[in-house]
Parts: sequence; structure tokens; C-alpha cells
Amino acid sequence: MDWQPVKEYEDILYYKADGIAKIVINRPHKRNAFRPKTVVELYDAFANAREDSRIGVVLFSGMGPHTDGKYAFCAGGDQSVRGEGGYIDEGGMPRLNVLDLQKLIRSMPKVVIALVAGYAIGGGHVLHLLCDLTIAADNAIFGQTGPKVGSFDGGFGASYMARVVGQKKAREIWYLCRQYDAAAALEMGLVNTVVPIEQLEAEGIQWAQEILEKSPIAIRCLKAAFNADCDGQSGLQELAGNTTMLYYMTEEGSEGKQAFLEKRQPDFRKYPWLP
Ligand code: S0N
Repeated sequence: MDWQPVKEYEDILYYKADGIAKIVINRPHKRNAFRPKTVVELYDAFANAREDSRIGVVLFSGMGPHTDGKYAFCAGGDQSVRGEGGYIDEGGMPRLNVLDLQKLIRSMPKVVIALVAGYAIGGGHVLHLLCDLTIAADNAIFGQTGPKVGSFDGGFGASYMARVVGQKKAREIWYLCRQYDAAAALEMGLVNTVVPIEQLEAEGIQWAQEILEKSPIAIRCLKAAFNADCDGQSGLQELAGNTTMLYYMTEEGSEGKQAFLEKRQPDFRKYPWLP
């Protein structure tokens, strides 16, 4: 792939090529743990990918290996800047801004694929969980640490995890804070497939290219439909927004607007009441 850099950031790398965006957390010395700035940059890059109508798939990964040879997708919130009320940003403000990023990844009408090499732990584990698909390298290690380090994600991190792996397994993952290898993650349905580490990006590109051959609106509506099953009224809003978009694309939908602009009564009688 001819990856073209999109923008300079401090904590992440962001590229695009042939309908695919690639966003990489670049803090390997911290096992790619995120500080508030990392999250601001990730949000900016994901929002850019969402806005770009040429982009259909985002590959999301962590830079590695570190100088000690170890890999990480993301080790969660950076505990060295955790203060009272959240993670302290450069202006001294406590933030839990990863929650905004979680919502964006989940609701953006593009397919987000997590490529997990090494550790996906804590809030980093929740980030991969929220991606549409996860491809794991054979060295991937998954787990939550919240009750061990004095934090927890009672939002998607708990409820969506239970939807993915079931209530019993989700409670085990959160209560015991164990680590699970790639084979165990595959068995519990936490990841879609496992590949050798050196094939991880190529596999992600292959999956992305297969998706890009499909209908963008069909995939968009499917993502919203999968979310609607779990997300209550905000899920319904997302799904319904797509029906409104499709309605606006019909002649029937534009008849109402045209009639208003032409100061006449709309003629909806010409449209069928389909069975
Ligand atoms: C990942 C682990 C298991 C890797 O172990 P390993 O290979 O032995 O490496 P280490 O020597 O431990 O680490 C290497 C260097 O990286 C630093 N580092 C690693 N993780 C972090 C981190 N999370 N924060 C800061 N630094 C980290 C190490 O300190 C070390 O640096 P040096 O060499 O300089 O000492 C292992 O590292 C590990 O267990 N890491 C911690 C995992 C963890 O507990 N993460 C935090 C869990 N909590 C969250 O993520 C909060 C979630 C969240 O953000 C959220 C969710 C919902 C609502 C709100 C929030 C919110 O708080 O925003």
C-alpha cells in the first residue's frame, strides 16, 4: 500500500491509501497507553476519516515493537497522568475523553478494524472491543485491569463486552483481571481471526479490500442496525438517521421540499403505498 501521511500529530500516526485509513497509536514506550492528548488526536483522525467520502474502512493499531521487543495495541489510560476526576491534560484539566472516542468509533458509518499485536489491556481492550472487527496477531494478549488499578468502565466496557462474550465470561474478565492469549480470545468470540504477527497488516488490508467491494449504504445501515440492538434510543436515532438519508435521496422525499420552495401543494398522490 502506498500509505500517504495525512497530518502531523505528536502521539499518533495517520495515513490513507485506496479507500483505507490507518490510525496508529505511537507511544510504544508506554505500551501505547493514551493520555488526554492522545485521545484528542485519535478523535481528530477518526473524525477526519468519517468525513472523507473516499474512506470506507479504518485500520486501528498500535506502534511496535518497542525497543524491548514487546508489542502493544494499547494499555489503556496513562496512569502517570491520572489525577482526581480523570486524566490530567496539558492545561491541568481532568478528562475522561476516551468516552467520546468510543462513541465516535462505534457510530461512524465506516468499518473500523482493530489490528491487535501484543497487549490490549484496560481502556485499550475496550477500544478494540468497540471496533467492528478485530484481527489479532498470534502474540496478542487481552484483559481488563480496572479492579486492580482502581478504575472500571461501566459503559460499553461492561455492557457491550457482555453482549460479545456473554455475561459469565464478561464478569470473569472484569472480576479476575486475568490475561487471555489470542487463541482464548478467538474461542470466546472476542476477535474475528488470529494471524502470525508478520501478516497482521496484510490481513487487515485484505479484509478492508473485501469490504470496500461491497455496497457502502448496505454496510452503513448494517452497522447502525447492529448498534441499534444494543444502544437504546441513541441506537435507534443512528438507524433512523439512515432511513431519513435514504428518504431524502428519493423523488418522493424531494417532492415535499420542491413544493415548499415553489409555493405549491405537494403532489404525493403519484407515489404508491407499497405493500
Ligand atoms: C500492559 C502491561 C500488562 C505490559 O506489561 P509489561 O510488558 O511487563 O510492561 P511494563 O514494564 O509494565 O510497561 C512498560 C512501560 O510502559 C508503561 N505503561 C504500561 N502501561 C501503562 C499505562 N496504562 N499507563 C502508564 N504507563 C504504562 C510502564 O510504566 C513501563 O514504563 P517504564 O519502563 O518507564 O516503567 C502492563 O504495562 C500493564 O498492566 N499496564 C497497565 C494497564 C492498566 O492498568 N491500564 C489502565 C486501566 N484503566 C484504564 O484504561 C482506564 C479506562 C478509561 O480510560 C476509562 C474507561 C471508562 C470510563 C472512564 C475511563 C477513563 O479513565 O478515562
